[in-house]
Amino acid sequence: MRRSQSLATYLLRGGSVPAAIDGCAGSSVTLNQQQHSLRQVALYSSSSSGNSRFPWWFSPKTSLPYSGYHSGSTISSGFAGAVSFSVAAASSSVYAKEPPSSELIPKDVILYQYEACPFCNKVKAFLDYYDIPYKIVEVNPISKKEIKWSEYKKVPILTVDGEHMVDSSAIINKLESRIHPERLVASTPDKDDDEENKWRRWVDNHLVHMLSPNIYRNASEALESFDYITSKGNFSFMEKVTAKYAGAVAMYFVSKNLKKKYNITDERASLYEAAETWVDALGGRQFLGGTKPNLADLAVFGVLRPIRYLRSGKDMVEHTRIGEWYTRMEGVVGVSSRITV
Ligand SMILES: N[C@@H](CCC(=O)N[C@@H](CS)C(=O)NCC(=O)O)C(=O)O
Repeated sequence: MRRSQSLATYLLRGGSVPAAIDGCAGSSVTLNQQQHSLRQVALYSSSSSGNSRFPWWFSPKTSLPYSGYHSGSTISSGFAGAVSFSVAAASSSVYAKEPPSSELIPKDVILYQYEACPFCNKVKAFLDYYDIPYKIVEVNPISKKEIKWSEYKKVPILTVDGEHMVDSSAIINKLESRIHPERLVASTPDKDDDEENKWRRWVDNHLVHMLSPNIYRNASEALESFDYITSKGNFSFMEKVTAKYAGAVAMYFVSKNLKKKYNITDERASLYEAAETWVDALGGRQFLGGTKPNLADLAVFGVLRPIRYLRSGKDMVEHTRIGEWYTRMEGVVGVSSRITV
């Protein structure tokens, strides 16, 4: 209760707004407990998505494209699940997941995450595409008690057969070298400068910064975003109630500061420009990786996935050429390999 009050107070006061957002962008600013609270709300802000009335991922079992989680032998059912399945099935005749050989599949994978965090969604896109089963631990963004055991206090954190991995790009690099050791051997010394890495860096350094100004652009979009954040995240009841409204108000103002910080004058135009830049990079290829997605395709897809069915994501698809590539990615990444327990 006290934590919720401090969160509300802090949010409504506006707090140290840029630092709050940098929580999701990887800032090293030192924050006090209240600032951490906003920061955690902010982090959702950088990536969350959802139609406020019927968010597509509201229920993991009936959402697109996360329906069809591995659940022992349980397959998700219901209308949305069926729709999701048929989309994936229709797509799978052309594009398919790329599961590694069974002896290379990590056995025990746990992702500590915030559902809407763009960096966490990058990791999930990788795990889903390679069909690596994983469990999720949804971290409370205020108490973070689920990651008390870890010195690293951001998400995503991945444990793989007992090994503790942090930072989305580093996690993906490590997983990639486990499941494709041959690619590591074949890689050239100037790999850091190749096309795939260049675009992976663009995702972390540019694309992610487009998200918050867009999803908190106005009161109705800020509320839409917080509706998802509070319904899907690991908040206590009081935290939910407080964060939803106070968070939406605060993040509306935060997004204005972010625009200044990243020199964004028109947030939608910048989002559209980023989407067009990406389509130009594809240069007519199905994926940046050619006929199959590479790590840059998975990174762009992962970061955009949480906003795709919010107003901003819908606008982006409507006003740019990114939609075809996005739909191909949905098809090829397919249903989530998440294990529900
Ligand atoms: N560079 C890191 C950034 C991770 C990051 O900033 N995560 C945010 C969530 S989107 C976070 O945990 N922020 C909480 C905090 O900084 O305390 C990565 O790619 O994984």
